[in-house]
Amino acid sequence: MADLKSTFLKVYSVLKSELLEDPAFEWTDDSRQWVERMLDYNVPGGKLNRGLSVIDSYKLLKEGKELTEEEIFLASSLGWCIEWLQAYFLVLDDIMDNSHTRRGQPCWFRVPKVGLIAANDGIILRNHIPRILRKHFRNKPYYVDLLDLFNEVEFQTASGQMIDLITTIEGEKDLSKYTLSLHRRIVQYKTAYYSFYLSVACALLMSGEQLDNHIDVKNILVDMGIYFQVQIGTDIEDFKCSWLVVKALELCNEEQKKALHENYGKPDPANVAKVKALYKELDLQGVFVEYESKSYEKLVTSIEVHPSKAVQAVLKSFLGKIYKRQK
Ligand code: DMA
Ligand code: MG
Ligand code: MG
Ligand code: MG
Repeated sequence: MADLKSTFLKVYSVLKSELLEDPAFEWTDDSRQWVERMLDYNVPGGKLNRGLSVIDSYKLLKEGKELTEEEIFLASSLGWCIEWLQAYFLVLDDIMDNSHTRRGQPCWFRVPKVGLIAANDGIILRNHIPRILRKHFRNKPYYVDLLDLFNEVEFQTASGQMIDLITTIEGEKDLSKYTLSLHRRIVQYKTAYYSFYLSVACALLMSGEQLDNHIDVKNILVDMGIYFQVQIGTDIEDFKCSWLVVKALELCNEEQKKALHENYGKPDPANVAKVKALYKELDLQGVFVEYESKSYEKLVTSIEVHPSKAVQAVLKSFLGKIYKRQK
């Protein structure tokens, strides 16, 4: 496992060097240094689960057959394209959310001398994906499908960001529009496609599969992604449409609803404490545990009806990673 990660990181160095020598641009020392620093700051610093999942899933689809060096390199490159996609979304998301830190360090746009250059860096990160794909996959029969996949998932993620942003417009803080189905739509589009479906879809394409034949796999992974996102965060202050608040709205009486409306989305710790106390009164922790085991059972059932044991193994490995994970 540690070995897989070090192999994966070596592929990052290769891809980075290639991008820094991209013949479509006349590089100077300054521009090369800027892009290298920007990449090192934003791309490899996360848990890399999404990227590593491409290799894991591809292995499972190969049913234990030893992967060749080339297969490992290609699966890793696709994994890195997902990490690049995420870096692109996060650099821009932190600007839009006016965030301060990301992965334990200042957000890229907060770094001295970076500022709103980060907006163009986000665009550069996004453009690196088709450049990586072109260099390493241009002659593969699934090249067009890969480009199409990344385009589709990018559009879905950007649309998820859009509905997340327009539901939290400042000055229009209106809890009454927050429902379970809105929450589902936001996490489905903003996170589930790129975090769950994309890595398996990359592995399926590499194995010569047609994605049109795997709509059920997509649906299961998107459901998993939605389930994964139902978690406790600092969403109270930010007036986020979280699972907890829509559940609270569903379960509360009139008096509790009034308290929610008065205290949700305010930065003052006293308001936040009131919302938390209300969550406790409603036993949302218990409701959550119940929800968690129900969705787990549902997912297992839908996985077990899948005709291919190899695909079942891919889906179960995903579920194993997220079920009751440490937050
Ligand atoms: C981040 O969403 C979204 C994408 C598409 C990467 P967010 O603002 O809810 O997440 P975070 O809390 O990590 O900023
Ligand atoms: Mg954010
Ligand atoms: Mg955001
Ligand atoms: Mg968040």
